[in-house]
Amino acid sequence: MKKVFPKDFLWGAAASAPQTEGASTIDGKAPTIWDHWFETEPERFWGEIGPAETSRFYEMYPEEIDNMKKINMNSYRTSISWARLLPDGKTVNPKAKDFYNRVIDKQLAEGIEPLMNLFHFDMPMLMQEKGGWESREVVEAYQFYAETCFELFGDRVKKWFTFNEPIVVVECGYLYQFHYPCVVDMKRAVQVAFNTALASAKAIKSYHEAKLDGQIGIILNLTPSYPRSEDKEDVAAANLVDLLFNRSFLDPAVKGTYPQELIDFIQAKDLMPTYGESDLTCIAENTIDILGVNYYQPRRIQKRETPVDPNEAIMPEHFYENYEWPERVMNPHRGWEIYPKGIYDIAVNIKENYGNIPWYISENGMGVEGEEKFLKDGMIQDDYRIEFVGDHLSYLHQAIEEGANCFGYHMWTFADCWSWLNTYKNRYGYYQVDLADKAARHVKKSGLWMSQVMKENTLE
Ligand code: BGP
Repeated sequence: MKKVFPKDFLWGAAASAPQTEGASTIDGKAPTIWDHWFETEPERFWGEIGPAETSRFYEMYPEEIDNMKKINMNSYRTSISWARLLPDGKTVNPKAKDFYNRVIDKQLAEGIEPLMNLFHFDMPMLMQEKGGWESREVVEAYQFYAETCFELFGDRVKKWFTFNEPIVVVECGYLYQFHYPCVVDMKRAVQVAFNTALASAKAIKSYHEAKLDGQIGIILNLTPSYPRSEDKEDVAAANLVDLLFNRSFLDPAVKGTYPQELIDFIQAKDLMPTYGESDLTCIAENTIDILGVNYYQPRRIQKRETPVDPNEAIMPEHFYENYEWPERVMNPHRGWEIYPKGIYDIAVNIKENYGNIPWYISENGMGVEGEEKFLKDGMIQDDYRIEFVGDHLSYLHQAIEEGANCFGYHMWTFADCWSWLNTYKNRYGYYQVDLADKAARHVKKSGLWMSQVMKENTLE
């Protein structure tokens, strides 16, 4: 049956400045934590390509945007690099201003709406040295950066996002050692989470005060957390995971308040962050207009069964365990669960508990390691990705039919891009990037298939 999507639905793909631009040492850009880490500890990374190169969007953007148009995208979500735009934290780098102007203007000329995010894990090293998200000075510096972006580009960019997946910065940077600064400390992690939510609210305040003709929001990776059973303790464990990893940002962003159960938990564990009353007012008064949802996989949770060593420093997983749902379908090429219904459950949650705020899928996608093996007749035959996107779109369509206020779908990603510790291990794009051939692009089967869906606004 044909599934027609709403009029003016945004069809696109998502990426970020640090994962696509490259050119990280030229034209005045200052280093980020990723540049620093790749230089000082390259052994942590898969492969030899670092953030200085990536897929060369900085130089290839005109061709790249032409390719977007070829597959009928009408929107593209990426980010601005703080370290490129304000290398010393204060002064606009004219070359960066010029670059983003050219990208935005080219997108608009091709009918591709720019959805612009301000922070995608790419803390400038200068700001990290001041304490990163633990520091109030950095919160203020970020607000200045946001204001600068609104002033320079706010006449043409109508959809802004303050952060991509802020909980990932908390988890990977301050609990699990996947991102610099590699801290393992739950109290510091809570402070980082609070300061990020505050920084987001401050940027939203500045945006609304500037009275620009557009909307602003935040991008969150929502992970529906399903309990193993109806057993009270399994349900409580899954609820706690939902509180810690979803509602810790979703509630302040949409409702302007933190869930009382989360405050109780944080207080009971002596993890309260430092804050002032005016911070809470700022969060309460500056909620989002629109929400970006990144969805890859759910969490399957059960009560904690293995005892915790009392001498061990507190960590979230002391209060729950992940379990392997016997019916789960795994992506054999990346190791993540594939559960398309999760997108529907997220939509229902937003409708029932978050006032049906306008939202869109800002990322959803399927990573594949060693994707070259699917190359045949000059094209990656990624039927698995077609199935993946089709199944997710089916559930999304059903949710929209039932009243979900979803205005777009963006796959991760447009052209295979660089990724954090994995660099180019997992490929995600509608376009294949051939690194051996100056990052040449070749459309994949999924890109061609999707070009029809986007053109017709219909899933067949
Ligand atoms: C999201 C991030 C993206 C991207 C994606 C795929 O969490 O917002 O930046 O990297 O995940 O993940 P990975 O590249 O680790 O496979």
